[in-house]
Amino acid sequence: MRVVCNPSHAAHVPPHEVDNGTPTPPWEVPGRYDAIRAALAAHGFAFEDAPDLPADAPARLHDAGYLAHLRDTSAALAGTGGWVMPSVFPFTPGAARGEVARRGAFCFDTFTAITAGTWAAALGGAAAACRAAELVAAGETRTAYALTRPPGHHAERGRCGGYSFLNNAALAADRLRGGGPVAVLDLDVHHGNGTQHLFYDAPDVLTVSVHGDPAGLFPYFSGFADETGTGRGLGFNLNLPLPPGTGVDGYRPAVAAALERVGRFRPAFVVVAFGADAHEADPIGGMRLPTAYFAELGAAVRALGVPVVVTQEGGYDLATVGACAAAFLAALGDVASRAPSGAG
Ligand code: SP5
Ligand code: ZN
Repeated sequence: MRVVCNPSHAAHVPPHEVDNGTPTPPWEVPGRYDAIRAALAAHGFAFEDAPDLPADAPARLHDAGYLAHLRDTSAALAGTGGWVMPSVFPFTPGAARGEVARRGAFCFDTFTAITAGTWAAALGGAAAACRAAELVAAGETRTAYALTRPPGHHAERGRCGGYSFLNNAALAADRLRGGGPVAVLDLDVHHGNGTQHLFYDAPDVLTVSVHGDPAGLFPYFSGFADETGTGRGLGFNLNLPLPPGTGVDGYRPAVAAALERVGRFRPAFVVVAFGADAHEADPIGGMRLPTAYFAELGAAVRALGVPVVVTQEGGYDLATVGACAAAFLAALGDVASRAPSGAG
């Protein structure tokens, strides 16, 4: 198990969210990264930093205009302590001329502020995901984890949202697809709408997601069971929504169905978009999974017998997010039985 970190994450400090018009403290905070890293260190994992990603690398999946918006907005905020959060969402994004409308054309919610450090942090997260994919693609390891903060699975081709700016899991999958079909398994409690959107017409990247029913949980507009893909990608997207309050008894059959679909696809690689926000202590997930179940999830993914890249998505209870990630990764990579070098 290789663990690739993003030290630039600390530059991204969201000021607040706006929930139904009311500013509330942010959930997606730098302390999440520190908590996960500390828990992994206590489990004996070794860390490495990702080499820089060229600023144009995300352009394989993201629109150039969107990337320029993130870059230029961050640059304009340097030294100001300010942020950019949309209030207006133009239904015809092409009609957005002024700055206020453009903010909303490049974002789909009021939870995802751009700050001076956002671009550097998002690029660093993407770099960690791409490095993890590179290591697995090259056969240097069969399991790699990217400690990606900010998360990525809600980011679409041209819109941020859900605390996500660059779709780290999708960039990893895109890097791996040259070596054969790739399955993305999304275990975050929120539907990975961005990943689904980016590969919706692609038959060589299967997207499978187990998550809270979007009728009542973010992202609300995506993640329903009848979204199955389009064109040549028809049949290569599977959503398994679960009711609020689901615990182990409800997760087990859904995860089994997800893994059955992944196995039948015969992927050369699997990307897991991992979240700890289905944990019973998570402040926004609404599910009831105990920490021990995350080890069961890791073992179940391991049983696929396919090389795996993991990206970190959500998980907002600072007291348990690290333990969940460590339990999942230890079961996936069997780190305890490996040599102290951390190789393998
Ligand atoms: C990566 C990820 O997990 N993104 C999730 C974004 C969810 N944002 C929803 C914000 C609404 C929070 N309001 C919760 C109130 C419950 N006390
Ligand atoms: Zn989430």
